[in-house]
Amino acid sequence: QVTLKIDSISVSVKQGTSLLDAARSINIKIPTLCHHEDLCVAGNCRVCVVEQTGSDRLLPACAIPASDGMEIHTNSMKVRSSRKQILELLVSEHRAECTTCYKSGNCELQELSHEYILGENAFINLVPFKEYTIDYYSPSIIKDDSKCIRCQRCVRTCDQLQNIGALTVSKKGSEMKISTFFEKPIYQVVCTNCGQCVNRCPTGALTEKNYVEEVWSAINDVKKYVVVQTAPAVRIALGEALGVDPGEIVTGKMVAALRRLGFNSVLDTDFTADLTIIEEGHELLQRLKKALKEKDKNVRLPMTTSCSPGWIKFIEHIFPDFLPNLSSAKSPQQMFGALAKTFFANKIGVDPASMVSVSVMPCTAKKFEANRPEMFSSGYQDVDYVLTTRELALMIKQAGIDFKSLADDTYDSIMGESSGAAVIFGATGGVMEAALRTVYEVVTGREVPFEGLNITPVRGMEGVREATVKIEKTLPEWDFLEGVEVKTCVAHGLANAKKVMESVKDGSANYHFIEIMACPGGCLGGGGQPIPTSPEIRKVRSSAIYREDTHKTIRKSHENPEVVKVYKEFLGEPLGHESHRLLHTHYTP
Ligand code: HC1
Repeated sequence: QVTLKIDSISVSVKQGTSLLDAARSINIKIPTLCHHEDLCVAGNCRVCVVEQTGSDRLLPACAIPASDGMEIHTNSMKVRSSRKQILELLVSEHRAECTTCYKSGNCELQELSHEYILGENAFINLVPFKEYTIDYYSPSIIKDDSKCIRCQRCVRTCDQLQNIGALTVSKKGSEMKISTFFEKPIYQVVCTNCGQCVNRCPTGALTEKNYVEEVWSAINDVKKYVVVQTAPAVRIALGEALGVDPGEIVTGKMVAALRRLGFNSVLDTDFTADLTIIEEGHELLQRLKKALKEKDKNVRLPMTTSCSPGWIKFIEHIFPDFLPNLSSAKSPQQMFGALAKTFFANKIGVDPASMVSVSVMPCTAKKFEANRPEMFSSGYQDVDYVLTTRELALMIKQAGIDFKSLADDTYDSIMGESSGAAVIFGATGGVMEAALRTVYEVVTGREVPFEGLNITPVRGMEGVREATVKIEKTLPEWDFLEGVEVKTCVAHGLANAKKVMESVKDGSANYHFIEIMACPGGCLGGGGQPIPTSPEIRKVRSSAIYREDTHKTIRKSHENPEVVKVYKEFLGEPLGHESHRLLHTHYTP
């Protein structure tokens, strides 16, 4: 422990704690534009400078550890004037068109400029505005260099957190910029569209490509029938962008708001999450049967989940030889899209040509996924527009809806019912847990041997987790699995995915089934979620997800009555002909 004084308040913190975190521990906010809790210290924006008694130099609070006896001043005249000058310099190079900027209202630079009353830009006439590029080509992300303050949060995110390196620093000094390989558009480099950079960008330099106007047009077109689906992780985070505390589950209010916005059918991605478990679970059993009973050497194990589109892009780029290991099951978003314009359109008597299918996702990569050539199996684009959680919050604000006072509403039927197993898809380990709840029961006729169905070994925030489930007393059809210890692995964040795939590649891992989610914490920490998303907020969202699971009457995917009905009326059987036509695909590098 070290003890120091910050703004005359005595504080004791662990050795190695930065001045920034020491101040935070006593609720003193020191501003910063380059620091982020998920990333290593950069110390390059210099906005967090503080003064130390007895020293002439100002110290960057994010990069200096607290030490015994220090007397720190976070708001002295010297500090204020230095911060203000740095902000003025940053703004002088920033295309500060705040009234038209998409990030307005959620921009850290804008907020600080306001707090420090920048007024007239002191440097505007001294620095001629540089030429800049805006990259609009990706269906997921817009990169606008004119708004970049070169804090490098995005570069550190892409490099450390995701281990991708699609964004990098090029040139030096005043020419320095955030660039890509040979300055190609981001859709042409190794970017996975995960949007983690977007979630951490303090300005409007990296934003999601928004489809808000397109969706309003569809809603207002009387010739269109607009269906909307909502991802598992949206309901536990949307409230944050609308004045509700993190961790509050707002499913009912969200459904009410979507109805008020004018969507014709308000349905749930969780329904197809349950369907995914049925298809993916049976595929896993089919692969295990081929490998263990029929001794088929060509069967690819471990099987990996396939619902995170950032992960799919990652494996296409980095481990293309392992594409056959991906489950052929499409993601719940895309299963929903394919069913909406076939089964559902037929059920409600709507011409699929006039149906517009919208999804609300915590994810920017889902925008890319919806545009993939593999995703037209209904005969149309299965999902037309993908909105992030943030875009939906914006639409709710535009419509003048007082979100907090909305009465809870419920999803339409059919394709609106879901189990607790589907809800936990939104947290890392959730798909694995949902699959094990179903697969174990299919094979043994009994529930998984974990108290209250909670398979805790696959839960948590460790980057890579392993769990073994021993199968005992199988039903006769599955006797080849008697006594088998099913080895599973869960990883979240692409840096962890890389570690796992390297161990699969070098043969040191012998898993049967792996769950990988591209974003830290799983979808609840997706690039399209409310900003800020921090380790603390991810934890709170995660407990909300598991709370929602325990409150559900149905907690196993195979017990979802609507899923049972869809098989009976339309799909036939898991992995059957219709399932293969609509719900499965193969990716090629
Ligand atoms: Fe996800 Fe999924 S869980 S990928 O994280 O499988 O985005 O929430 O919608 O499709 O269901 C995201 C979340 C989401 C799909 C499901």
